[in-house]
Amino acid sequence: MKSLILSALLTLSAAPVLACETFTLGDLNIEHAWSRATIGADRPGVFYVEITNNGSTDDALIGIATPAAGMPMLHETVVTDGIASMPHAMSIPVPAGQTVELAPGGYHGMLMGLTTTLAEGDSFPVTLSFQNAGEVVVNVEVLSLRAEGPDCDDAN
Ligand SMILES: [Cu+2]
Repeated sequence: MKSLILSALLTLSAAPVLACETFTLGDLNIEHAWSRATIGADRPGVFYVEITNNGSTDDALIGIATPAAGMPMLHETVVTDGIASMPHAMSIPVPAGQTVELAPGGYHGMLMGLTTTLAEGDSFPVTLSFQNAGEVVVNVEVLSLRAEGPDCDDAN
């Protein structure tokens, strides 16, 4: 387990930054970590990612941390009677054998208190904390203001 985390960190520092990079933490595969450019730093930024649990034990994403924001939070977009709200999500379930997406319109990371403007092409680290698997640092690529996700070749 320790060597897996170490190799993920080495990959992080050596490889070019791409939202299509895959990070591994135990049975979890984490990919498509991306954010959107912001106009200034007054409004919160977003964090999206895809997590696949290849194991036989349920896990859950219980928190995120990043130097890019003073108060990063997990949110869920919920539409009730046509009105959207974003309650705080205490944890996001990552059931065994399933893929969970933090994506526009659903679960997402909300980066409150940005420490800097996020510009397209920038990248920043986010530490994901899981109930069982522990922690992993992923590199987040900042895409354009209108991006709906990275354009990855998922044929592999
Ligand atoms: Cu939100």
